[in-house]
Amino acid sequence: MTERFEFKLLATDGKARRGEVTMPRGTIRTPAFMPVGTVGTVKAMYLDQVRELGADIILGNTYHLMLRPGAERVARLGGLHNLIRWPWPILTDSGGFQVMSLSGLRKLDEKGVTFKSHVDGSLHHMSPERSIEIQGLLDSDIQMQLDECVRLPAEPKEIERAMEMSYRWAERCKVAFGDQPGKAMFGIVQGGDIPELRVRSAQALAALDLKGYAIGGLAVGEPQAVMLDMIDTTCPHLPTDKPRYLMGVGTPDDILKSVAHGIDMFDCVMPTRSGRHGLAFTRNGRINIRNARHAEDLRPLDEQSNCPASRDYSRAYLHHLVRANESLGGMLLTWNNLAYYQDLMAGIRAAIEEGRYADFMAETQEAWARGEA
Ligand code: PRF
Repeated sequence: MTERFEFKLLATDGKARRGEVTMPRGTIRTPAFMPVGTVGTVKAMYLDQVRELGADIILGNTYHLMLRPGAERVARLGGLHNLIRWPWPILTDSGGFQVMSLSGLRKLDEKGVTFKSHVDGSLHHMSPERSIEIQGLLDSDIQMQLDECVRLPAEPKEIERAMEMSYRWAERCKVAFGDQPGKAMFGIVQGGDIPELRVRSAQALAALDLKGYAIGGLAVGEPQAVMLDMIDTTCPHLPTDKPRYLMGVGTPDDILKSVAHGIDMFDCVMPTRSGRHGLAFTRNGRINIRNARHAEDLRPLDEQSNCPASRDYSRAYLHHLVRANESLGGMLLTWNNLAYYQDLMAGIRAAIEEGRYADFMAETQEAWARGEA
């Protein structure tokens, strides 16, 4: 196994990229989808299953884990991989985004962010340096800089202020992270929906020569066309030989299109959260299993899938489980959804290798449109 974090581009098709991240804990085939394991569990899944579906990396959250069970405690317990029994790569988000969406009272300034825990109301401060320290205590393989994500729509001045502060935090995180050849710290491009700010952010971060780059501040209320436009504006200013990660995205359609615009990595709660709420993603589109029309439907979600949850259980049974609020309902739908997402990524990777990404996109979208979901 390799000692160093490295990214190799294996093939391109238009702007779509097929690549590979190698690092001591494993190889990440890109384009990659990272299942979200916020508190050290991919909700309603055994990690053995997550691995078997083809996930090379999962995501954890600094914000949640620092509050419970606590970063120092995780370190004493041998690190996150040991604790949760996932020996392969883990990426951790830095905490800023989750503070904004989850904690009560919060104050954000140059020094960092002060916030009230959503668990017990206690007061915490997190600087860019402390975020990196926590991600180190967790033993995270890919760490994210602390940043400020502004929800859209927002005033240009506000977007610019947050982008510039995020850049200064990137500089501080780079110093705090130091030289760790087997791990990576990614910078995060901000700049909202303003092309000029996106370009400035990407250029400044590129000059820091980080090991990878995320595009943040998207999928926060803007139309999909604006998101894709911002990706197109940003990517030419990022180095081609580093991975590009679109944070918190998205639907299968968002992923399919974003790959066509040059994105290599994704994470989203969509397949896990919506699975627990009764929404199934399939080759033939979405199925809301709570709908009464499934009550006596003996067909599986997808008879052609390799996933038992998709292939072997009737829609009628899934409908019953979800209506009865049984935990198995959420478990089976999450399993189906993560299987669908990982199958989609495998299809995307094969299509890029074979130079038929445009056709693959068209066929995939046609099947969604034809579906009776
Ligand atoms: N920053 C961080 N995490 C994120 C985002 C961001 O902008 C987003 C936006 N889609 C999701 N997760 N640090």
